[in-house]
Amino acid sequence: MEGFTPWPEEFEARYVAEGYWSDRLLGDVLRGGDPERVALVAGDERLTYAELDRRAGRTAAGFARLGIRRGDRVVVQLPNTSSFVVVFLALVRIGAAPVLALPAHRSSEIGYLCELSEARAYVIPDVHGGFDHRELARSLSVEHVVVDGDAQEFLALADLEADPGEVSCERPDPADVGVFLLSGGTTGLPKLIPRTHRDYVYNLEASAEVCGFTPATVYLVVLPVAHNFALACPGVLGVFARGGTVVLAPSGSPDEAFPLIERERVTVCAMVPPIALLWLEAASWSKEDLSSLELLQVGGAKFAAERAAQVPGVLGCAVQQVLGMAEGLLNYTRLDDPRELVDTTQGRPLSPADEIRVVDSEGAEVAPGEVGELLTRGPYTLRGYYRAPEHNARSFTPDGFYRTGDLVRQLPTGHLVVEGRAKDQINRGGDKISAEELENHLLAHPAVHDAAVVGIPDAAMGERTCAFLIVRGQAPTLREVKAFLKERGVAAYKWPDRIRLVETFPRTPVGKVSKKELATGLG
Ligand code: J2J
Repeated sequence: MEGFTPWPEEFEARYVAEGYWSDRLLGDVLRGGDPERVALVAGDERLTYAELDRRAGRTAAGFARLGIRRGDRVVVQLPNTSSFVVVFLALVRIGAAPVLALPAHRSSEIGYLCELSEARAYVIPDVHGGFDHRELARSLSVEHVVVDGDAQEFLALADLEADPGEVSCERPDPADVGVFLLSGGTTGLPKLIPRTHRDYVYNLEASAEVCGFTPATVYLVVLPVAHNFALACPGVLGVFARGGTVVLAPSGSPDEAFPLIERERVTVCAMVPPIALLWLEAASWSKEDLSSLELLQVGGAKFAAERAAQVPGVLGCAVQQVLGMAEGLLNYTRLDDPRELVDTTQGRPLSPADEIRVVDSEGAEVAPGEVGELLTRGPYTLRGYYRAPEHNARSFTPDGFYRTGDLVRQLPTGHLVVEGRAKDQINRGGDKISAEELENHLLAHPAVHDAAVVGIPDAAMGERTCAFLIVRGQAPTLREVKAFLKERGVAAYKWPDRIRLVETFPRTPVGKVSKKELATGLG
């Protein structure tokens, strides 16, 4: 595929020879399940492996009849519903790559994703969270819009699935791009991460192994299912590969999640730290029976050791820390690690073939145990963002290591401890915000002369977003800034939590805005 950076041949040969890469495809992931067992619970729906397989097959045929085929891209923006799972499986079966947008994305993000990927179709709910996705779709020039629900002038997903006629289509190759994930981003525009069938299958299968998933696993999804963590680490796909059961929750709120845990006897759930904190609080007064819980996976942002240590006593289950990224590399604390390591580290690399380097700002390896930037390459870490040659030249070393922008130190056991960040990004409770992207939006405001966006510490979210503005004329209020960003179609999680008006920005000796100084000057 044009715009995709493959692994060099010698790496490909090695990953195949050593068994990391197989011929298994993302579309075959249901094959491991007992046809009669429940694969998916969503609201009132309960789908067995056989039923889910049938629905995915029919939907695949529906997409194929639209003329969507191997190598095409389809932007999928669906919330945590059975339709997401059906559409995802349908597309990967016919070799069309889903481009996974988050439900929170709006015209700014979606328009860009559709253009960059030259999407042949856009799949949406009718209305979700009070937002009419059909409105957004009308502003795009995508060939097919497929709607889960009331389709109006568009195509209804239900109709796509209705015709049982078989359609023959080309089977994808394991080396094909199977899915595009969204990068958290550090630049003005979001980046797409191409994941091949074989690297993502390895990602989800190896994760399922390390996390001890079995047919008895009942996995509750509380993060957006389109996020790498919930989808494939081991996530929904890892559960399917092991023949377990997935339960979809609309959110991580204890009001919604706890009754599902009790009803479905949920054993495992993946979440970001703010959700874990809510659960720790709510467990003391909730009436639901949470005794089925065995494992809480926490990642996406740093989970404090003191909080991790509370999980077993309060929630009655083990905790696993996960330092993951949609770009690839996954670090998990292991189920049999000593408690000390589980509480105080963010895990160690998933794969024996993951290569880790911890380097200083000159790119030289630091002494063992010292803090530096984490670089990595391996059998499931990308070699380049999609259609982004200039950005790739900066994001990768000449020998193909991905610069994560995370500051870590590595223990003799191989476990990593996250110590900070060297990238211009805000991690707002696991949601990633590119400072530059938000600054560019703010600069479009007529009264904003200059803007600098930084993360400020926050007890609940880890960080919140503060926009420092130099204005000309009448300064906008925070409410006006948010309204302006909403109007521009920027996802709400990217809106600043605070604005601060300043006369000038502090500068570093080389003349760059000193975000460190801005953040510390906040008090
Ligand atoms: C500190 N920072 C962390 C952690 C991720 C599993 C878990 C998370 C993600 C994810 C994921 C962190 N402590 N435990 O895809 O499969 C920050 C780092 C990292 C960035 C990646 C998964 N876990 N981070 O969060 O692509 O800065 O993936 O580089 O959204 O989140 O963000 P994202």
